[in-house]
Amino acid sequence: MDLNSETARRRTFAIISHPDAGKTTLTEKLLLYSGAVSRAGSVRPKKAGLHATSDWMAMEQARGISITSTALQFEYGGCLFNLLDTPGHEDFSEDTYRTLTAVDSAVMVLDGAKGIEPQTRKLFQVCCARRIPILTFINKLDHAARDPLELLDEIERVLGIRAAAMNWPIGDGPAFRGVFDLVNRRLLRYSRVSGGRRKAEAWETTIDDPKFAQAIGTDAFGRLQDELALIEAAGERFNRESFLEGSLTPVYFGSALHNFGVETFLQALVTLAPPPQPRETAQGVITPCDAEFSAFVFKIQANMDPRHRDRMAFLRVCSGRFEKDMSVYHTRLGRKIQMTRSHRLFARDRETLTEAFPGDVIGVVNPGLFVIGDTVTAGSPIEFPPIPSFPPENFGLLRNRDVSKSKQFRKGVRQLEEEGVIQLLFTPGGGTREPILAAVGRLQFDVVEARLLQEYGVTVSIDPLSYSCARWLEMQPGDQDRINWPYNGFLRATDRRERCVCLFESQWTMEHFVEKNPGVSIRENGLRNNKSGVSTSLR
Ligand SMILES: Nc1nc2c(ncn2[C@@H]2O[C@H](COP(=O)(O)OP(=O)(O)OP(=O)(O)O)[C@@H](O)[C@H]2O)c(=O)[nH]1
Ligand SMILES: [Mg+2]
Repeated sequence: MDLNSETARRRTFAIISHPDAGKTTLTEKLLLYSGAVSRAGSVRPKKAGLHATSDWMAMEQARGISITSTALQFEYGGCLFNLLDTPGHEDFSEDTYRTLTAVDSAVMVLDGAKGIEPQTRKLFQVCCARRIPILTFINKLDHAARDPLELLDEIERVLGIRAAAMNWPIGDGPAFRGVFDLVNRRLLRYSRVSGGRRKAEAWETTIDDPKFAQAIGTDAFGRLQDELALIEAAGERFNRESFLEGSLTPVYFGSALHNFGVETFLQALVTLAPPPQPRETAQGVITPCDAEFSAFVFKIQANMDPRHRDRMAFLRVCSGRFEKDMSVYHTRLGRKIQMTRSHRLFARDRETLTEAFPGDVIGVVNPGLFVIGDTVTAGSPIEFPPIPSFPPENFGLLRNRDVSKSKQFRKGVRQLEEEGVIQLLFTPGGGTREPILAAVGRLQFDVVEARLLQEYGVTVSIDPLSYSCARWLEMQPGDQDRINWPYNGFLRATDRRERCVCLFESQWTMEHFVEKNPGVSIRENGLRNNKSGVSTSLR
């Protein structure tokens, strides 16, 4: 297959938002309309119902929230999509931020009743900083929603981006009739499908058709005409260049649950979402159609498939053609490795992959070869910008409750650490038997506890500790004696690489410590990811 044409038809995007706006539901419906699944599962299935494909983890299904990002590849309209569904909860945002390094565009989902919520704003800022073009889907129009003009205004005011409506909702809540496609000037009226598991029947007509007014009712028709006159006179118009540079977002209204507006949104992704873009590296810009293959690891996930119980590294292909078993240079290890056991991913499902192109997310079963941020290339060594990592703010003492399982315990915590779910710290008293868990968000403790039990058969308890921040010290020989250690509210530990880590009970104690030790190099994070050891904090 031809590198140029295969690259041109790739669309790699993430779905982002505040928790519960409907990312996973929209993901499921995009899969339904693309034909990748024949019946849509839901986030909160009724008894024995189908689960949403991208929430495959037991804890996600039990709680009805997304905990980890998921990669799904599917075809539609001649394009090959790599969709990454991300978790919205702040406690899992490190995973979401890493995922954003792997995409060329993002879909921002808003709840029509709530508008811009705090986590959406933060994620939007990350997209802006990375210049990722954003398409907006305003969801849940089947419930009472805010005035569409007010929602557009809020996007512009709060996010500082121009918002161009591409379709217009007709009513909301029980009176929601469908959407008016502003680009092709047609009404798309939908009928509800029970549970939204199957495609909704769309009924299409133009605004001059007398049946149009009949279909939506004269009141709704009158209101629509007024609103259309208003947005045509004063509304923002879509402009491709502004969208691609990130200063304008095309806005679509709909209801993912009831399949309203999903198909037009999928078509919009075909025409608007950009193909793989050039990427900066420490060695200069590389373009996707460069003949030499390059990729980087943005995620590691263990035990996706209970039959395999292995670790999968997620690589984003940035340039060139990938071929199974090819020999590549691993920049961090400084040697060649062979890319065996490569897979195409569809949430937890996988199939052997023999070839991949820029934009693709490939899963490589990782026998300890990869850490997040690693780069591989078929040509000379390159390094992509570091993957963001946050300083941990939650700490807890991890105890194995079943001494006969100490081997599984060690393996489990080590693998979860490799995924970046948590970091482990060790004290002289606790050692590796009772390590300290350090996490960005408190919910990660629940994830560790549940996953150690489900995936490794180990029962653990986690006792929260009162520390609220940590700093890594870069010690030179002799520094130890020169350091002014605090008297209390403080704990010294080491990380996996035996570097000194200080835990502080308060920001104040930490700042005081930093002030008192001006000569000591202090970092916010333990940097697992890159050779140069640069840590980025985006929080
Ligand atoms: N009424 C209505 N409910 C919806 C719609 N879309 C999603 N929901 C519901 O909203 C809840 C959250 O949906 P999810 O798709 O899990 O939201 P999410 O954004 O993936 O949430 P996190 O991944 O946990 O951040 C679920 O109960 C969905 O059924 C919609 O269009 N209308
Ligand atoms: Mg979700």
